[in-house]
Amino acid sequence: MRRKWLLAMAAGVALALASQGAQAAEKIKIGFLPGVVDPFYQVMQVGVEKAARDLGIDVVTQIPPTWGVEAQTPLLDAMVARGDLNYIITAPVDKDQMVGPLKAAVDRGIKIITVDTFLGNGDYVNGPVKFPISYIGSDNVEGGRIAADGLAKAIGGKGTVYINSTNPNVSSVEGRAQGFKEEMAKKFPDIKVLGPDFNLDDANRAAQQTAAVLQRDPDLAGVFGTNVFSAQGAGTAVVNAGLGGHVQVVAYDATKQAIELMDKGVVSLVLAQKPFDMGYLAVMFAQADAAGVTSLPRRVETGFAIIDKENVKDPAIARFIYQVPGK
Ligand code: T6T
Repeated sequence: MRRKWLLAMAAGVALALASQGAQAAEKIKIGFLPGVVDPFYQVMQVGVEKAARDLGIDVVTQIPPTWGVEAQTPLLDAMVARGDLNYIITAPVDKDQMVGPLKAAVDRGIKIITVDTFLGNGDYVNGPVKFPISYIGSDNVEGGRIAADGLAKAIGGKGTVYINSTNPNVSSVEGRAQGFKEEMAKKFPDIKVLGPDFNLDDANRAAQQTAAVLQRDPDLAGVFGTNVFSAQGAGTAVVNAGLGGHVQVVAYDATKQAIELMDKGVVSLVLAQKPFDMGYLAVMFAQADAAGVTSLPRRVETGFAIIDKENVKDPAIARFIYQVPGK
């Protein structure tokens, strides 16, 4: 009798251990590798860390200090070399040049989710690059169209406007400039578009470039800054030239500084992306994939909040202004 009981207990413990084993096998570890240190990705990191806490997942974060393949690739390679990551959530800084390094990660058994920016043409079902599980981010071409409509309205439908952007071959800002130009060409024949100039994600360079355009073209009516640093530099140049309110700025990315410039009448429209959602959802997707979910969407559009003077105090809108921890 006693032997039977002992045997039954041993079987029970073995079962418990086996199920613990199954749980341990499902526990994943994620690498988070955004584009650069900036308020947009800092908020995305908040989303990643919140989801990781909620789901009990370990995340290793590496943030490149500057924008570029040379800065992002060694961090990626180091993440792969650790050998303990199952997923990497990343914003590729070049839609073509990061394909090889990320494919090398896949070959080592790591699954990739891209956030904010995409590889190839972003169509992971039919496009040239198919290996990422999903692409979670804004519809940047649509964002460019919204920026064009906003700037056209702010300048009364005519005049010359200028695009200041970061780097070529970056899916996000490239899409924004494309949408902006297409919308202007389609709807506003009396608006001439200059640029983009590329500031290499440096606000000082963006300010110098915008100042040079303001000098060359004293009738400039508006500027579209395609991201945090472009808009920041454009705004600074307009303020320094004493042209706040005369030259309208549309800012992609809802930093506190962009909102302050809107309060001063320099910026007329701010497009807030949803970086928290991008980070949170990406971690959830990794967990779901690891659990065997096979119907995850390959593309998730996270949408915008469009902020202007009229709605900026509305809490339902103001919550999308990028809140960087500790700032
Ligand atoms: O605008 C964001 C991001 O969407 C873009 O890909 C790169 O620049 C930012 O990070 C803002 O600085």
